[in-house]
Amino acid sequence: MISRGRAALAGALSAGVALAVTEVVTAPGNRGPSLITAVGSRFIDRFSGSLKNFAVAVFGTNDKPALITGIVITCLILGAAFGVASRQRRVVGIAGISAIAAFGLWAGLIDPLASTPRMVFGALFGALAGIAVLLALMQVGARPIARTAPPPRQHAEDPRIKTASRRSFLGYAGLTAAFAVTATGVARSLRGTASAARERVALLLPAAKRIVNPPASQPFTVPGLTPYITPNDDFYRIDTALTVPQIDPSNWKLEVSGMVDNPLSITFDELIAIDMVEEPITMQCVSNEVGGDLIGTAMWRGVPLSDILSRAGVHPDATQIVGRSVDGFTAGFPTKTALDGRSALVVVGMNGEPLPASHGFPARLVIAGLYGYVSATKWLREIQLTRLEDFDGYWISRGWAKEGPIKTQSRIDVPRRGASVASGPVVIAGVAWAPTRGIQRVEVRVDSGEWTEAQLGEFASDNTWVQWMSRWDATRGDHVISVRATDATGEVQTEERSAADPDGATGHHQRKVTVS
Ligand SMILES: Nc1nc2c(c(=O)[nH]1)N[C@H]1C(S)=C(S)[C@@H](COP(=O)(O)O)O[C@H]1N2
Ligand SMILES: [Mo]
Repeated sequence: MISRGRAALAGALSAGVALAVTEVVTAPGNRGPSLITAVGSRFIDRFSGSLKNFAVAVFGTNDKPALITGIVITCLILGAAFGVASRQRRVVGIAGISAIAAFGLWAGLIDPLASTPRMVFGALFGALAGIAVLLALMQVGARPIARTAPPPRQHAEDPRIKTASRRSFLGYAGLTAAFAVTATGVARSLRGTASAARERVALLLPAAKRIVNPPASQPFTVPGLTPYITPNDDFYRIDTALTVPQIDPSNWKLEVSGMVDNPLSITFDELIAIDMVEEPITMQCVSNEVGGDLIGTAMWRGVPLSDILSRAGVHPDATQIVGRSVDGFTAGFPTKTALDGRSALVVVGMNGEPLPASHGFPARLVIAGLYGYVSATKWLREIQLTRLEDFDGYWISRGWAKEGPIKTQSRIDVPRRGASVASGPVVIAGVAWAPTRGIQRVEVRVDSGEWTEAQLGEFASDNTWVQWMSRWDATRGDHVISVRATDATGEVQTEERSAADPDGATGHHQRKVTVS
């Protein structure tokens, strides 16, 4: 009989081959998920509500490869266990591999971006390849000792036979591993060519009819101070998408549906033919901790949402606007916020370029003054008018607040964390924001001293953050610098600390410095 170690290796390798084959089968020309990424997406949807800091912990760009790696390792471990279990009865291994494939198939079939035939063929061929490899390796790995008819004693103890068998088993195992790795590489390169990159580069967006320009120059020359406009590459990214949806704008349509007089279906060309505006708006994630960097300001170019809504004719009792993404994500906000005169856009351009794929190409919503999770649907495919009580967006059932106005906040950028500060004149600087209300005043305090008013930079509108700067005559020793903002309604940023969950963190940002 095959040893436990060999059986485990055979099982793990058969799982590896099964995964590699599903990747190859689903790869060519596929812009949608593979079975593995579909499983990852189900994992995110299932567990995103239970981890309160999930948006930061798992949706960060770095954690997505970690999730995929975790899924692959889990499959290899399960495969090893099935290998060991099938030493007695092969049917256990066959059933185990089939069960993994069936689970992958289930994940693929309910994935809004997946193609059904690809998922079916991927699961089928993956399972068949895995089972074939398992049976073959179990056969090769069995010691050349038949249990029913033991060979002559001296034969069984002949060391040459054992060595030969181990060599051939390890040889086959090595070949199998090499096949799995190569196949995965092939699948990756096949998939690399399936993206919306070419369509995005080829796209020429019409200029905006109305432009709100950002301040012409930086107000303060303070190294380390956040720039007024965040470059696309530095703009934070938060979403539940394990793989970035790749949408060809020529096959894309925006549906306007639900409680409207005229349901609309707008092609991309029709959308960008409508008069557009371009303006800076600060966007923030509700998961942003006090002092955090899940915030940015971009020049968003797009069609006013109110234009589209008036073409559709919104029913007076449609109290909620829901944005639906091609990937199943949803975000909803009160209809009155989109129509109260604030900036609310169906965005196609970001900082002078078509939207980057990871920020929602070809179109997304941006609503000034609302956290992203209730408003900023990326890879938008439908705007649905409904009632507030009739539908909850993705994050609401996962424990986040139904309404998400951005709170008045401020952040210290300079001195940087851990910077060495010499006694004498020191510059303190940062940003403060209360989008749609605007910032009236920013104050800085050292230790428990007086609040002193900081100088504010120019800003394009109340929809964006402001840069601020203050001078301090630093004395030697350990100090704590605090900042607070007052919005243009006169409300002073609260000192009371609260967690990001459920409706955004509060408290003063502070920085400890040691002055020498
Ligand atoms: N389709 C989709 N749109 C989405 C999300 C998402 O997970 N999926 N996340 C939202 C959240 S929580 C935020 S904070 C913003 C972030 O937008 P950005 O990645 O362009 O900064 O997008 C919003 N739009
Ligand atoms: Mo967010």
